[in-house]
Amino acid sequence: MKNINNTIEKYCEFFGFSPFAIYKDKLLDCRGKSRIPENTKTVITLLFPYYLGEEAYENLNVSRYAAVSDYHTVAGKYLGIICEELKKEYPENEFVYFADNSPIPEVFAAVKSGLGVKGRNGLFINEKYGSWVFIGEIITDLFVPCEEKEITFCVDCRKCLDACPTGVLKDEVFDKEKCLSHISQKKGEIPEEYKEMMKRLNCAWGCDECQKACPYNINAEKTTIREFIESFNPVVTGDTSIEGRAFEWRGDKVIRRNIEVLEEKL
Ligand code: B12
Ligand code: SF4
Ligand code: SF4
Repeated sequence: MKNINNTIEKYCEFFGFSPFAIYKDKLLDCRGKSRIPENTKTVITLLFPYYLGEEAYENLNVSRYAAVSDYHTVAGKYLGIICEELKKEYPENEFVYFADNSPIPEVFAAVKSGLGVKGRNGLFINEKYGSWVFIGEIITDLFVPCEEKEITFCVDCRKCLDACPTGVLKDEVFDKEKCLSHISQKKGEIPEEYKEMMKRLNCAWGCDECQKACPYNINAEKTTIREFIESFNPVVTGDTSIEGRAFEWRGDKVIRRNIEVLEEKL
């Protein structure tokens, strides 16, 4: 499979293969499900790092992933190019890509492809870039010889549990309704206790607390993906355009509401 590796590594530093069969009973319910090619055999999982170094985040008022260009667009661009090249090399086969809006549970896929470990915070962690990576995948009916890797877990230091502002990671089952990242993305009124957390953390979109606490992220390397470096904009104000940002899909109202929350006095 020299060709396929050579093609992908031109655009992506970390990628791995896993058999599609292991996801069959784990597929997430989303519209993407219908785009899975018939007779799919292989899932190619790819990582897109976005960390820019601690100094970059001094005045940040959104979570780190939302301070760069929307990863659906950036990862989507690279995944599209890779699919086109693979199609030229394997014209008989189908290649379909997903970035986040994917029926594949991506954390699970990245671990099963041998790209790193699963953290207690539920996130995927890579040895070079920590958890500051987006995950995307290409699904194909091309058979690539590969084995599913054993699931490996983080060192379980539990620092993320203590850092989590809502305590949701201490619960037996992860309830996304209690995760600040989810709450900041929801429409409607934000309960007062969560508003206080957003103000204290100065974060108008998402939440990074369980990642900032993680020892695997201390020496994470910075991304070299040009689009992320060039688009970096750490402070969102009422005048910032939502176009091309991670919060665009939610429309203007939600991010503006959140900025107003931050502007209220503590
Ligand atoms: C819905 C969603 C959310 C929801 C709910 C998250 C949740 N944990 O349930 C909300 C809005 C809260 C959210 C928040 C965030 N998200 Co999110 N989210 C997703 C999305 C779209 C689906 C996740 C999902 O529902 N998975 C289904 C559940 C059941 O999967 P799971 O918990 O991983 O468990 C599966 C496997 O891991 C496996 N498994 C788990 N444990 C074990 C144990 C054993 C022994 C075995 C065998 C198997 C196994 O089985 C499970 C079933 O398949 C994914 C993209 C995707 N398609 O995967 C992004 C994704 C997980 N999110 C991402 C990000 C960046 C975030 C945030 C960090 C954003 C932010 N800064 O605010 C936060 C982090 C919150 C957190 N600590 O999880 C990234 C994670 C990248 C990474 N390094 O891991 C993803 C992969 C998107 C992407 N393409 O990059 N997210
Ligand atoms: S994103 Fe924030 S609220 Fe959600 S689990 Fe992590 S630390 Fe807790
Ligand atoms: S902070 Fe500790 S327990 Fe949490 S994900 Fe990182 S290594 Fe695992």
